[in-house]
Amino acid sequence: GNIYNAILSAKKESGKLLAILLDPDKIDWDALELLAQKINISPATHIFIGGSHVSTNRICELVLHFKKESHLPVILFPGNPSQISDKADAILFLSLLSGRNPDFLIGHHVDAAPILTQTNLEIIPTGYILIESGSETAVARVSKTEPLSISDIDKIVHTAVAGQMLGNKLIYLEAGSGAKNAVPFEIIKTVSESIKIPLIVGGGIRTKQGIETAFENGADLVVIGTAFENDIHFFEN
Ligand code: 1GP
Repeated sequence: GNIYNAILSAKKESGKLLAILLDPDKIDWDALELLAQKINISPATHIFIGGSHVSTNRICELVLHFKKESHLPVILFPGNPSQISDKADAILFLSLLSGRNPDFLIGHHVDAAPILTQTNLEIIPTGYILIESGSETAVARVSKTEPLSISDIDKIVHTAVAGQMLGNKLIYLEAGSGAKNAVPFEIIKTVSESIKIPLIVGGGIRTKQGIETAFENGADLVVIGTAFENDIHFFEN
């Protein structure tokens, strides 16, 4: 439980954690060296690797590269069980609690179980909650689920609390990669005040101010994908 314990310790000390999400479908494979250099000089504390349509080989290659070229823990953020690599440090074992698609609530987990038992990956059960963000996102499309409405904060909070009661160790509020709108700060604040476990927030955050706003409202770990993919100098300016 090293990775999770470090997240818990950071939460207790109000240490703000930042993950850079690398989607093997989107990154520039010819610039992996530079990518690693930029990650190493950024404030990132974790590397997340995952995507919607990725082959296992490519995931392993990417994990191995960043295990070698960076000192940060590498955590799998898989869209499905084909994206498991035993070379990573941990895996977010995601249940899509905002939706009612059984595959994403339990089906993929059953398929992944025999694969995961063969690995030393630290498994971190995570309640994954998709929030309405102004346009359709890949995660909504692939999972065939609707995000929760931002006008129904009670439903969002009850979903997060139920996720905690089910034994999840993290709650992840997700607007979706490249989302038009990030998760509103009021929702981050209300959810963070309603749960005891660490809160991850990601999707559609494009500025440093956006990262700060998420932290100020109770996010323990913020995820940045698209903004860094589009501008490798994102953290330097
Ligand atoms: C997506 O939360 C992550 O799962 C990151 O989203 O690509 O919009 O930063 P972005």
